[in-house]
Amino acid sequence: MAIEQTFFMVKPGGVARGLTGEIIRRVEARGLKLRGLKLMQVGTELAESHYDEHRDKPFFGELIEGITASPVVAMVVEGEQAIRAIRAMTGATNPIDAAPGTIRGDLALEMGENVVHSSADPEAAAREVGLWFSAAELGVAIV
Ligand code: IDP
Ligand code: MG
Repeated sequence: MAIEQTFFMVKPGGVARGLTGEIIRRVEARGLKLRGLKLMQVGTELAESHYDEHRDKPFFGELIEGITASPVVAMVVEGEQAIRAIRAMTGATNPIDAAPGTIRGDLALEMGENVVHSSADPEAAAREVGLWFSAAELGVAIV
């Protein structure tokens, strides 16, 4: 057993389309637990820090504009190998290539509107959980 925490987010497009419930339903149905959950408007500073690895990419400006456009639903998800589990449920970055059954494969069509973000690996998960949530916000797991 390896219980992990990962950062997971419904991006502005997913929230605006009313997909938050469907996405959280999938997470809970898989057997993963919500450890942190909040609806929030993301500022430029947090957005740039979150996507720091993409700072030099041509789509960086568009990425920051997109994530700050309207509220997101940010989560910490906990469970057995939660990082890999949520990443697999997320599907490929380009929704056209995302397998049916994945969130992107079922709910998205365009790269810039790919509905969710999930931490890529343990290092990213630790960094992103700490960036988005304070210790006080992660008090008690829902069991
Ligand atoms: P991921 O979300 O699957 O981890 P990353 O490569 O980390 O994918 O890219 C972060 C986000 O940046 C993607 O989810 C997508 O919204 C956006 N993105 C990635 N590559 C491109 C691109 O080539 N054009 C436009 N947007 C992109
Ligand atoms: Mg990524």
